[in-house]
Amino acid sequence: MESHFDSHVEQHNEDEFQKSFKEMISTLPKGNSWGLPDHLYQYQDFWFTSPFLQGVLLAQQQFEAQPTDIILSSAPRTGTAWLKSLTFATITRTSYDDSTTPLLFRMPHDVVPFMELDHAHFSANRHLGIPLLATHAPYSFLPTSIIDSGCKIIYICRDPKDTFVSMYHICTRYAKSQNTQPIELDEAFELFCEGVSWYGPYWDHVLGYWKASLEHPDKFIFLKYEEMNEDTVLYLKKLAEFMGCPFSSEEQQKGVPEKIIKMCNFENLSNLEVNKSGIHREGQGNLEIQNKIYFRKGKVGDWKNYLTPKMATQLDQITQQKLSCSGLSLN
Ligand code: PAP
Repeated sequence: MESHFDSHVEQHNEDEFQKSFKEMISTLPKGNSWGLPDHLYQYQDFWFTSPFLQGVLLAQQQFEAQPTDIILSSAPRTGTAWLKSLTFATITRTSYDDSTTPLLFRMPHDVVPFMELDHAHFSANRHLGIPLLATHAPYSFLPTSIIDSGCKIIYICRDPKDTFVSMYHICTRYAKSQNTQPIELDEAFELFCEGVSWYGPYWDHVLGYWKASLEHPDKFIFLKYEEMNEDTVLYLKKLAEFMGCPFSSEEQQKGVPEKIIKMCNFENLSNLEVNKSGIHREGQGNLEIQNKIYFRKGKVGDWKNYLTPKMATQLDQITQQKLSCSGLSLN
């Protein structure tokens, strides 16, 4: 148990960290934050908001991974909340069913915490002993304890066109909720193509995890939103096996995987009261956001409703160029 002295030391170290972080961040290149408060900051080739960069760097110093931890990694807007809900419901299926699961009254981001925002500190408590922890950090930014402990990593990515459209919408919805001027689609598109987006360049984020997954195939599952959408049962079974809790044949006969998928599907989750009217990170300044803003359409190919053919071709060309020789395709 943590003593008063430990927490005092912890506070002192944190104050020191904050002081040097503030000095450091003032020296970094700044980028347009898509109409949101503050800037994006470029650090070691990736773009971050200040609280996320601070959290990632603090986690590098302080986060102590356990070998049993399962890390859910993703760039923003690629299916994190869906992955969180599916893995959480699968891992906890002997404790809860679809009428008792915490997912009914807490949004997915509140059920599986983010390393960089919730667990960077010494004293972080792990929720209910559940080994799941999420991060948006690029692979090269993961604390060494995650790699050294041999934690399993589940990465999800998505067609850059849908990722961009989803990112554009969360920014405009957030700006509107704050009564500030939302960014124009064209401007956001240029920034995304240049790599100036949360944890971007998007392609570099994906490639970092892709290469690591090829090097350590036993420690990784590399998922695509579109494939998950196409055959969710297949991928949920793979996930359960990977996490060390495969569905028994009796469970499969009873349709347990299908029930979990139904509970976690977009329609169901987005219509829950908590996800319609709840607030995420209430009282945490710029991090506070209405839960409903996270849920938009949950569809594959919605980019067709927003991007001109020229924009789509431009994005596809960047993707092909960036991923050439990697063996990975994203569109
Ligand atoms: P985050 O980085 O803000 O947490 P993330 O959860 O990774 O976002 O991705 C959000 C996308 O997943 C949104 O896509 P859209 O804008 O194209 O609609 C969101 O709607 C979608 N999404 C959220 N929950 C689900 C779900 N249960 N099933 C499928 N898609 C979902």
